[in-house]
Amino acid sequence: MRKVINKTLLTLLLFTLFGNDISAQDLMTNVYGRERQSLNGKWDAIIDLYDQGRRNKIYLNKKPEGKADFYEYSFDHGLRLNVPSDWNSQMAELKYYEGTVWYARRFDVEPQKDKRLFLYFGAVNYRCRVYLNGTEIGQHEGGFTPFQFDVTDVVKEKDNFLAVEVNDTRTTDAIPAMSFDWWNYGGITRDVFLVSTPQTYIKDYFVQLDKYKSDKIDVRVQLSAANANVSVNVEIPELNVKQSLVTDNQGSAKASFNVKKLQRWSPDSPKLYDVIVSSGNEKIEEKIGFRNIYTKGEDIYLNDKPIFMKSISFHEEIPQRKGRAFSEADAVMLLSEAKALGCNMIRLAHYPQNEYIVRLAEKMGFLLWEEIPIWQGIDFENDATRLKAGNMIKEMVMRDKNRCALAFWGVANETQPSAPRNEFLKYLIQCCNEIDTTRLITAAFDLVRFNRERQVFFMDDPFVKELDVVAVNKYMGWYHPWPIAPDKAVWDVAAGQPLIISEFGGEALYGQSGDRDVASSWSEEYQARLYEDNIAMFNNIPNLRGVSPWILFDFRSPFRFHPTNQEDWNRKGLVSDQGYRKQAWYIMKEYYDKK
Ligand code: GCB
Repeated sequence: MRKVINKTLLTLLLFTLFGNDISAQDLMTNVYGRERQSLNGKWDAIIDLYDQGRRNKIYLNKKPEGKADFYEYSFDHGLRLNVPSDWNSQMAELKYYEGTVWYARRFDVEPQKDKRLFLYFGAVNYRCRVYLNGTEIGQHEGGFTPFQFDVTDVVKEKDNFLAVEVNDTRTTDAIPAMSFDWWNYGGITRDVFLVSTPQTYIKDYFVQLDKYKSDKIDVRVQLSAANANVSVNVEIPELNVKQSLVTDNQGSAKASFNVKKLQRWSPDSPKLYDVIVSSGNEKIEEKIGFRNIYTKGEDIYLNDKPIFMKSISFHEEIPQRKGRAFSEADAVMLLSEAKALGCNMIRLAHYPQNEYIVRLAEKMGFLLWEEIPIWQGIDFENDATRLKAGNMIKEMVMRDKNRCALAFWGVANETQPSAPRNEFLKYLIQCCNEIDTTRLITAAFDLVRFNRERQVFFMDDPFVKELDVVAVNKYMGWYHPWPIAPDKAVWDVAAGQPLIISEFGGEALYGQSGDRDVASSWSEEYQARLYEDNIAMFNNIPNLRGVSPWILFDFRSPFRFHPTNQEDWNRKGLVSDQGYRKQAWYIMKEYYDKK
């Protein structure tokens, strides 16, 4: 009896702590370099506004057999939605829809002996439950990171039925929470694959240059099982590297070795090498670059030289399509415009974006800042939210830790100092460090104020000491009137550390001409003037090591109600929703060209 009670208590405790979560399994690294079958395409869909689908077990996809049978649903001959994509942009009625949509499709699998099969989702916004052949195989929460389930024992050769219940309702315990300045695009928004691996497979590897040394490569490999004495090879043919590693009794192996004549990756010369990681019959390939990034005093060093970050932000959105970006072609569109502006960095706002963007950015020579959507209004006192954020940031770091372009892990955007906030963010830093200690940790703050006595801008947030690089969002000339002439505005913020202005800007409707002194003209002239003023201020920020205007393109946001100037669009873009450059674009371009 006592035993039973204890067990019940324990289950209750676990339930309160974690909910009834069957969370996704550990991620495998580099899905794009593995054997896989795409499950992208048209999926059948059912809109489930009142959340009746689960109760009615519609994932069983039953058909009437007996005379008395009937089912009040069918996935056949109904709504069809593209995967990947958001649902909002696929049907006028779904533009503002937030709730549950069921997705389903059938698929066959090539018979594979001695293989394991994983169902992989690049991202589903925001939460989902996945059912295969009538069985729930797992759940996931978080709209911008990948997850996978081992389906080896559930999958059949023919006619598998896969159903995914997707829900994007905003809740106070979610990340992001109840409101945020971008569109809450719901759906299976990234690639879906069936990935096949050997029974024991190379689950994870890390191949990167030492943080400081220009000729030392560090390698870590992890097998899916704790098999000792397995040999794993790491090859970089162009560098004549062929290293044989042997696993320990945890199934992991580590090595560091020196390389000669390594050409380091940089924005000017984004050199990538073919890297092959293999063990037995398994062979995984990808392109990896090598560079050093660290801070010293107030400087950020890339390959031992101080660098100034000429950055820009964009959302994972194609404005002309009014929908999420998901393909390689979308990545080309977004990144080409950033290239044209003369940037060497991108702050991926405000969540991990798809791998096409990350990989192409690396190839095109952009450093990257990647963050999870800890965007205002997060419930820092909620333990479950903290654990969720921890999982999310780990999924992000797991996915992108071999991308040398990744320079910054961002742990938060615009948070207010408090003990729970500090603990929460420290936990996130710890989660990053568990997987990777080579990147710079940053966060964007918005608490910089003007001190009239000292006539300087200052900020009071002790948390900056936890960061490698401090970042500030400051909308001078838009949300904040100038307390002093822009060229007299001196900053004393985070002295001794590198500082990045991670957001600044103001709104303008493309093609609208107006008074350059009046914000409510929503004119290109006003926005251009605001850029000139901010650039004048940048000269008086002694530790400024980068700027990142907000934002490359106008983007859709329910925050923005103005009936003629906004129409559900945040108009801070340097480029309009139709792809036209505004006057401010040219000012920023000139600033970057001179830097
Ligand atoms: C901010 C936020 C960003 C918003 C922006 C704005 O500070 O970080 O997500 O979109 O301001 O336009 O107000």
